[in-house]
Formats: sequence, structure tokens, C-alpha cells
Amino acid sequence: MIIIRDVKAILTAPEGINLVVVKIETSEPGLHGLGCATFTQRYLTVASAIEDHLKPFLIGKDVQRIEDIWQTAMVSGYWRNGPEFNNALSGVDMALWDIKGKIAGLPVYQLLGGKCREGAAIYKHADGNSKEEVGENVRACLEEGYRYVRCQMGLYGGRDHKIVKPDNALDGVYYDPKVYMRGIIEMFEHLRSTIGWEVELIHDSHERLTPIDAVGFAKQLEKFQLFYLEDALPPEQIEWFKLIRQHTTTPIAMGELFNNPNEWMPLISGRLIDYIRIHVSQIGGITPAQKMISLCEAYGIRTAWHGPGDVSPVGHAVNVHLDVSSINFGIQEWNGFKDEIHEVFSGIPESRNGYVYPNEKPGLGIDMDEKMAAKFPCENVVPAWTLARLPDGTSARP
Ligand code: GCO
Ligand code: MG
Repeated sequence: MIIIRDVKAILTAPEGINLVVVKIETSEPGLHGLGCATFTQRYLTVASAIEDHLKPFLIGKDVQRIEDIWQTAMVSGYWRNGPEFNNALSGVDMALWDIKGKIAGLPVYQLLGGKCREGAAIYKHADGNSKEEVGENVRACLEEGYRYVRCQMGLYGGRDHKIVKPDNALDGVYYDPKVYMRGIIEMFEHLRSTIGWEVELIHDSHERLTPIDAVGFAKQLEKFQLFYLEDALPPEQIEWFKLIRQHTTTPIAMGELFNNPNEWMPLISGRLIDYIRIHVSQIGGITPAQKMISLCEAYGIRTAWHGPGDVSPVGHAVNVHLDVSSINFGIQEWNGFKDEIHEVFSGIPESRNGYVYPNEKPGLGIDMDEKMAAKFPCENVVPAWTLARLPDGTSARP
């Protein structure tokens, strides 16, 4: 029996974004696994959950017993389904799947049922401070071969528009929901009238609207035939998705903020969304993700795993292994990498002409240079964009 000998959290920020990777070493010389545990805003807490709680729990356990380890670890602290521990457990889970693939001599997608497609279609982010600038950036994505593009105008909620604040207003990233909504409608009018209908367009509302405004916004967007509207509501208001469904056929995506099955179950079983946007490490890794794929298939829902800059290349590789082996794959978020990431990680899935491909190595196919990782220390800062405020200074869900 091959057992777990060591478990460590590797913290690194090659692109200036805090990443957490778990490395599991085994009793088999040279056999190790890597997993993504990236919760960028709470990387120190995740590292402690790994080193101080999971490591003593895991040392000496059979590396092959992934399900039993996942289930017992998840309840080892009795309280469960929290973001920090879910990410820590994800790093362990993905590393164990990596090891199982290496033992079997197979890429993880083969362990999940094999390929349904050679590559996964990907979307890229286009942004800009005006509808014309967004249009130019969408065209640039099309020239790179992308056929799916996420379109934002001032990242989330819009920015730099005129805001009348009260005296002595506190610091924050101010936005006006109505100005944001009107601007996005104008932006899509411009994009559809100048670029046309061949490109699939996505928009991420990032929970910036009140529920009733979100319903109206989704309805107004219907004529632009989006591929999907993402995060129309915050996780605390998921009951309002019923009203969105009653008022519009705009396809709906939700999930990057989810940690607890009680958040996604009503949306899936009620067929209230079309794409599940889970950040895989936020729910605990491959083990829960593969169960979610089957659940979504039963309800006609497709996958669109979260793939921003705050996922490590190990997590991106997991997304791609899940993408190519799921019959109900929808689309994969993919924004590419800066050169520095390649100084630390090798085997990153390659993207070409609007598709991303898993590498064919056993396991997840990623390795990392720990010495190089140490060259890029993480920084414990609160991202400014999380301090969203309405014009009167009221804090808003970011
Ligand atoms: C997306 C997400 C990200 C998140 C970020 C939070 O759709 O990619 O909304 O941009 O905001 O991952 O840290
Ligand atoms: Mg998003």
C-alpha cells in the first residue's frame, strides 16, 4: 500500500495573484501529487488549514482511498462546507487524483470516462471604458480565434462614471447601478450592430444589482441573445432566480461564489440556471465536481467552470480534464497567463484557435519548481475592488 508521507502548502504569486498549491508526497520514491487550493483573498487561512489540520489527519493514509479521505476530512472538524477548508481539501483531493493517474499511467480525464471532445471551447475577457473600446477588444479576441467573448465596460458595475457622493464619503470603489445597466445595454446594442451575431457574447453582472433590477436587466438583455448572463444575483438571493426565469429566456450562469450544496441544489433541481460556474477548489475539488457534472446532466445544465487569474495552473488543468470528459460541457473561461507563470509551472494546458487541450501526461500533467515558486511571494492585501460602494456610500456586495 502506498501511503501519504507529507502534505504541504506552496504559496506563490508569479502573476501578482496569490496562489495556493498542495503537494502530497508518498511512500513511493518520486511519486507525488499537486492540487489547487487557491482562495486568493484568504491564502494564509487556507495554508493553515492544510498544514495544521489536514496534514496530521492525512499522514499514513492510503493514497488510493480518495472518496473515503474526502468524506472523512470534510467532517473532521464537524462544521463543513466553508470556503477556507473546502479549498484546503480541494488541494488534497486534486493531488490524490494526480497521484492515482500517475499510478495508473493515465491522464485524469481517462479516469473520468475519457474524451467527449478533443479540446474545450474557451472564452476570453474583453473590457473597455467605452462601447467603442470594448468593440475593438472583442474584435481582437476574434482575430485570436476566440468565438466566445466576455464583455465588460469598466470591469464589474462600471467605473469612472459621474457619482454624486455625500459629504465625507468613505473610500471605496463607487458605482451607480442604473448608470451601469444603461451602459451595458448600449454596449451590447453597439456590439451586435457593429460586429454582428456570429460571436457568442457573455456578461458578468457580478452580483452588483438589486434583485428586481437584476430581473429587469436580464429581460432587457434578451434581445442581444447572450451566451449567458453571469452572477445576476448574490448567493444570498438565489430565490429570485425564479423571477428571472419567469421573465426572460436569457441564459443564466451562476456559481463561482458557491461553497455549500444548499446553494446550488435549488438552482439545479429547479432548472433555474443554464450553466454552473463553480470555482472547483471552493467546493472541495474533483471528487465533488464530478458528482455535480452528473447532477447537472440530469437537469439539462452545462458546465462553465470558473477560470480567472486566481486559479493556479493546477486548477486550470483540472478544469480542462473535467471539460474534455463531460458530455454536458458548456464553455471554459480562459484568460491566458503571463510569462512568469511558466517559470514556476510546467505542463500548463495549451490553448489554440479558441480551444484548450489537456496534456497527455499521467495524472493532471502539471509540475512546479518550488525554488522558483519562492521567488514570487504572496502579498496579504485586501483587493480594492471588494470594497464596492453605492453612490451614497452604502457598501455593496462586490
Ligand atoms: C470571473 C470572476 C472573477 C472574480 C475573481 C474573484 O468571472 O472570472 O467574476 O473575476 O471576480 O475570481 O477573486
Ligand atoms: Mg464571474
